[in-house]
Amino acid sequence: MAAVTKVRVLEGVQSVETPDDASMTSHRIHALLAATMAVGLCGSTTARSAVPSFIAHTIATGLSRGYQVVVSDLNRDGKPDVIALESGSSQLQWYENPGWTPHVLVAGIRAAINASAYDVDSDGIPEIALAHEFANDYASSRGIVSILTHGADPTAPWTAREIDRLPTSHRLRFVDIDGTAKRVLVNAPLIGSRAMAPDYRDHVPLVMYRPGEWKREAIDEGEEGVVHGIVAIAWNSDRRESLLSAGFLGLHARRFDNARWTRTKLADGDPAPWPKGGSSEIVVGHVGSEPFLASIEPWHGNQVAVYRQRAGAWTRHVVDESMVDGHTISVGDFDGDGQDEIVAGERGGRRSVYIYRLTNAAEDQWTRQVLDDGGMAAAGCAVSDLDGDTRLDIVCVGTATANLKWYENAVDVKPTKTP
Ligand SMILES: [Ca+2]
Ligand SMILES: [Ca+2]
Ligand SMILES: [Ca+2]
Ligand SMILES: [Ca+2]
Repeated sequence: MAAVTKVRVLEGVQSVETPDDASMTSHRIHALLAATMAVGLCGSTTARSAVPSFIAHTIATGLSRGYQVVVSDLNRDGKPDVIALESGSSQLQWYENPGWTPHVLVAGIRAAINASAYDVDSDGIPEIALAHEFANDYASSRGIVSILTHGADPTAPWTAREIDRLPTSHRLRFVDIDGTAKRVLVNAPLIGSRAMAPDYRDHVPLVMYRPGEWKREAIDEGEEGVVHGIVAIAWNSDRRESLLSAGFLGLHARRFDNARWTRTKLADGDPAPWPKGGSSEIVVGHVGSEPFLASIEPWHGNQVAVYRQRAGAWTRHVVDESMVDGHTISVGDFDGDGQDEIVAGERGGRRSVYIYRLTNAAEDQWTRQVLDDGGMAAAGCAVSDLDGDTRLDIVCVGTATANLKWYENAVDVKPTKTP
């Protein structure tokens, strides 16, 4: 008999039951749809004082295929700035906090897909790794990786130096793999050389570069199909950052130890058969000291899944399955209660961004709140205290909505920690 996944919607909005895979039988799903929980974007009063409220500010409009935001202080004034990567633009631009004046980092590029910022030479201004000339199709993607370096004036265009060409280079992250705080650049291409849509059957290389030499080194080819998300996290009292990945094979963690990489499976992700299963995005949050995983599943998928450790295993719990082309997930403790909220955005459907809050820890019950109702087809969001008031804010870039906005955290509670 097919298992039934119960989606219980509180506050009288609606009730849904959908058939699901047998592996879901043990999971009770509570999806609290937006309507009654929605909070206005103008810091309006809410029925529940603990629900964070946010004030939306538009930074830029008319973007061309907005894809990713990176928060980093690019002019050494202590205020975090925002890089808004547009895949359809020939320029990479950043926006200077607090007035959000745009500046060009580099021009003459094509099909940019990802950036990561890290101060390689410790001069107080980061170097920026950029993946461009991207395409989903291996043969037509040059997959260029470049390093951008500032000159005397960081508001003037930076110098770009190409360091590699690896087709479908897609996710770049600077990662502290050995606990020395000297980060290496990890590059996760989307697919392998023999992968073809729609199955994408092939192994996927994962590589890294040590700053200075910038020579490609293999990490492993353990992934298969499509790898869409990676994140670096120091957890479990480990000074070394682990590298977590989300792809057709689900969620994996990698750790660099004694000059070797070890790869550990965390979870399968969506159990649907290939190529409809697995995971698309991965982030790590905390409930007190307990880490949890949050994911969008499957690739560009409809589900927000939370994994908590139960009896030594990461137990999957779908908290929302109404996303359309879910493309970004991040976490932050916006109300300062010691529990991270989840921020997830969709490029399609309602073109909205949602916040999920753990409202019943014992039942693992998450409540959904609308952060942006139809005005942000979010391809990428980042969490950072942009205005320096110690409360974590959110910045997102939209693809179909062609915009860049930041959401000022206007909740009364002062957070007790920052991630
Ligand atoms: Ca700055
Ligand atoms: Ca630097
Ligand atoms: Ca919280
Ligand atoms: Ca703030």
